[in-house]
Amino acid sequence: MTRIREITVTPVAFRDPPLLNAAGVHEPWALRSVVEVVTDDGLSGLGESYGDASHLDRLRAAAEALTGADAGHHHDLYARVAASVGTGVFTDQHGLTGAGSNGKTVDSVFAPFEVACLDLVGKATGRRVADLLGGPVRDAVPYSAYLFYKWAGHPDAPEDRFGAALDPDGIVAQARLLVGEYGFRSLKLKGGVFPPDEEIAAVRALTDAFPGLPLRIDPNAAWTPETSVRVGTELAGALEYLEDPAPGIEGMAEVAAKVPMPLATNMAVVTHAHLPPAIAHRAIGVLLLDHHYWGGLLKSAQVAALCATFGIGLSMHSNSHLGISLAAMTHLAAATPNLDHSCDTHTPWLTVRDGQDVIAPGALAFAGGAVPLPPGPGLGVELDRDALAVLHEQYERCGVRRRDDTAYMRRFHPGFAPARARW
Ligand code: GKR
Ligand code: MG
Repeated sequence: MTRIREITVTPVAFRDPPLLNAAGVHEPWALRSVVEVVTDDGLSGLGESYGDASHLDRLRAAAEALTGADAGHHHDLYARVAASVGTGVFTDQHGLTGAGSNGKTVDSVFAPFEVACLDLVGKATGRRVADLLGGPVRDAVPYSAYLFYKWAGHPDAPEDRFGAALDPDGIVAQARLLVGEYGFRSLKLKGGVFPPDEEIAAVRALTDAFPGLPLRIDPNAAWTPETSVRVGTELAGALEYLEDPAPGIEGMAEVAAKVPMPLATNMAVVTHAHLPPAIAHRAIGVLLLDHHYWGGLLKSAQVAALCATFGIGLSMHSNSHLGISLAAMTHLAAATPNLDHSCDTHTPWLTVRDGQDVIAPGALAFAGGAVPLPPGPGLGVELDRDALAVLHEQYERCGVRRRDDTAYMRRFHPGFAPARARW
């Protein structure tokens, strides 16, 4: 197989609306990194990851360590990345994807290179990434409408096209917009923003407005186990799952034993070491896979197989992302037989302004709330170099160097405290 000649890591920034969560509020710019791996026979592959400065440093160090390696030898690639990371630990400022650890850091640094190598191996062999993951079991991947409480616009900017969503009516209006535009057939409400009774009212309003559509709420561990049990009991029959109501494996286990619906997580179980205790304590019924921190697509597929063994359902987690990630998520989801819930995606929030992606338009489009598997080869998406240059220039100018929802919220509400289990 073909050797890695060069790797480019390009930080980019794109416009993001003021989406509210338990940690604070999204800043006007979201950061990502675009990874391009080029081999000595001229093939190239794409990956995408976080754009926080310390993560970028680790990506660059890993890129150096990977130069000269065989792009098809994943175990060797992983060992090289692990050596370059050493004992380092990346902890994101917002904390919405659980605790940092060395294992999770290595997995997160490795992931975009692994995706890029699968992309280029797919291109070399004329196969889609989903084919390299065992072959697709579905032609299109269903995503859910990811609803957020939000301000009408950033405080120093005009109202955006989504407008405000600060109460049940606002959330229902937002759901109508996203379902109308994308055809989503399930709904997810980002909670942990208002006192639980207000969020229960929003769930009830969504159930009334969209009868029969699967619905979940995710307060990012903003509730105590006691509050979580009360909310879960009140919402019996209304939710397909309750996502990260309370912090930690023990807290989740306590809630799971008392509520009627399964609990899902992308906070309590975020690395391999968390799986044995979570399984032993029956803490979760659904795992939200995320290849960005579960070590790429092949390792995520292995985690999916483990979940099948232990009777844990699967969904997919998302952070603000661009089209390379959406393509990778779609290939993974298409090739995961036991993925039994619609995936999350932040994609609709990209459309605050046009021309915000780094991939050439046309490869990925939603139909009936699902993204058809791109025909490939590889990921089936191409880098739009002009767009990449524009988004990189935005990164250079925007001044944001790591995601910090809390600091941004405190600029407008100085007393804001993002305490875990706030209610
Ligand atoms: O974008 O504000 C957000 C989300 O809250 C995100 O950061 C979370 O990691 O979507 C995520 C989740 O499901 O917890
Ligand atoms: Mg979540």
